Amino acid sequence: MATTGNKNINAKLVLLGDPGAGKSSLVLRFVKGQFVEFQESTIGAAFFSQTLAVNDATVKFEIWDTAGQERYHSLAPMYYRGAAAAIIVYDITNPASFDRAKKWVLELQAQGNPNMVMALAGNKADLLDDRKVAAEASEAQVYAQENGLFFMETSAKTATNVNDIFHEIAKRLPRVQPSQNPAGMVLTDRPAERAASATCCS
Ligand SMILES: Nc1nc2c(ncn2[C@@H]2O[C@H](COP(=O)(O)OP(=O)(O)O)[C@@H](O)[C@H]2O)c(=O)[nH]1
Ligand SMILES: [Mg+2]
Repeated sequence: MATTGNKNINAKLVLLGDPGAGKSSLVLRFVKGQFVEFQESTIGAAFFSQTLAVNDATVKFEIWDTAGQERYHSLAPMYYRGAAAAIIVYDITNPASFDRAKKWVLELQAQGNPNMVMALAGNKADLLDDRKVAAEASEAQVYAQENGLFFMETSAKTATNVNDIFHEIAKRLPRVQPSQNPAGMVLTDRPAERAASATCCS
């Protein structure tokens, strides 16, 4: 069922990022509340859905978990096109994955929707001893601020900030404008407007 009212929002969300960064694990944690140490690598992409209540609305996320491998790169636009939100995931123990995350941000900025809500997730935040990408007041945070993303460190393993990142996205999604004509009828004497509405499409 599509959107049924102003307070029900359907939002396509895509996860992008290096293989191994933890995209599938974040989705598994969010959708099923589970974590597995040896998550199988994703082939192509996988689809999930999960509903979240935020203050004034119910948001149904339609989640595309992509594979991340270069050989699937040409498929990525299928998943991010039309997406209301994206989570770009890197692994805080792997600087190359942070560099790759920045490339995804550039690609989304160039080809995606300018209103897309973008989140940068520094995942595996539980692996503090192996940290290679700094967090607060750091490269990742400054980068996110400069590029209009919001930034959180997450751990699919311990569940830290996993619900929070989806919740924050849900809060930032543009709300459907309340209808000016609840009865669904427009009465007008102005011919120009009638002509316009007669030829209009949506
Ligand atoms: N310690 C730790 N390991 C994680 C975390 N998230 C994912 N992993 C592990 O990292 C590996 C890759 O995760 P996966 O979700 O398949 O990454 P994807 O390729 O981005 O989908 C798996 O072995 C996961 O168990 C995390 O937050 N902390
Ligand atoms: Mg995966």
